[in-house]
Amino acid sequence: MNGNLKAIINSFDITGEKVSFTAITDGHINSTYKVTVENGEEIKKYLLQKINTFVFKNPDELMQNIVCVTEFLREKIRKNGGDETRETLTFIKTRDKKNYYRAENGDCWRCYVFVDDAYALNSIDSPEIFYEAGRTFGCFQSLLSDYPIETLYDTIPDFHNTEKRYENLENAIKNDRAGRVKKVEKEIEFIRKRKDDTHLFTDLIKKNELPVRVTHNDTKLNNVLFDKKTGKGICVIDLDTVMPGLSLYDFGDCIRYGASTAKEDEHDLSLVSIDLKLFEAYARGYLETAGSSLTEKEKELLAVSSKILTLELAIRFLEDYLNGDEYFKTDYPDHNLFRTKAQLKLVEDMESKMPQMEEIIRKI
Ligand code: GN1
Ligand code: MG
Repeated sequence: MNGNLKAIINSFDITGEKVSFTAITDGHINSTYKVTVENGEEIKKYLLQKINTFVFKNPDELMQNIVCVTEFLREKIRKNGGDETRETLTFIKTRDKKNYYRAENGDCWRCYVFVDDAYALNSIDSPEIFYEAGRTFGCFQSLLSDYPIETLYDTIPDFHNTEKRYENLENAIKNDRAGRVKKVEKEIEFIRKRKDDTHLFTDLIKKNELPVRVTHNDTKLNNVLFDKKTGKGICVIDLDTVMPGLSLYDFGDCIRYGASTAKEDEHDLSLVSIDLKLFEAYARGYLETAGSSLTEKEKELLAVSSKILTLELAIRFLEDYLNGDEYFKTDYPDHNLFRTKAQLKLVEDMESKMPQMEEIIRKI
């Protein structure tokens, strides 16, 4: 594999004598390597990433989106006196000036500068750090508030269309391609009881009651980098799904992952719940940087968005399980089922705490 990777990194505008690779296995979609390039005393670090073209069908449009978005951000960061090399991603072009490299076997690779002295988290160790994540995602949304939204491609159409996601699940149940429906009757029933929730946002969009904004759409905790020295949130990464969307998608999804007391695929469901202190910390950070641009309706729905986004991901995990695990990377046979169960438990816990969550938002 390493020989292969060497040939791939060589297609980018990078020079160096000694090159080494380390796999980074956090994400569920793309394959990522950290690349260290040595040139005598000088050491440079990059991220090399294979784009999952089963998930992202049009790498040209995808790369066009994120190169333009990062350039837009760079300009703003510079104007605001920030550090443009650390507060957004910097892509490296190929030697023939393309945004990504297409290998002979069709694989698509991109490369960007590794942000050094920064770290990502897979779980929260303190409310302060989650508050920082809230500030960082809120800031990202504000910086992009005047981005020309009509120029963005939909990299995955209907990505957060929960109503469509529900229909897809019903189709997967009907087709039962992997013969697994009989194993998940309880989960299906739980989701069907909440069918009304799945069109809450689509109904409001149709009635023009929620503004469409430039959103990140995958605000998992490990998609924000923190500065090693200061602990402050500095950079939002994983920009593949930056598309027109609702602020509620970004808020809800980050709560879903970061404010849970357990892992996304926890087997012991008694450990899965929403931590209200973390919920409050994130909401504070997010509202500090994005609050003034939100409408009353958006603020009103922040608490419930956490539940909707959690339900939506449970629906996606279950659909993938029924289709034979073709979308999300899995580490063992029933991985998507465990993920589904943990997300549904979280939905249940959020439902029982919804009045408190709403009160927290009102208070802030
Ligand atoms: C995927 O690749 P990663 O882990 O950042 C997925 C998200 C899910 C998440 C669940 C393009 O994100 O939508 O919320 O897994 N990304 C895509 O962990 O489908
Ligand atoms: Mg990611």
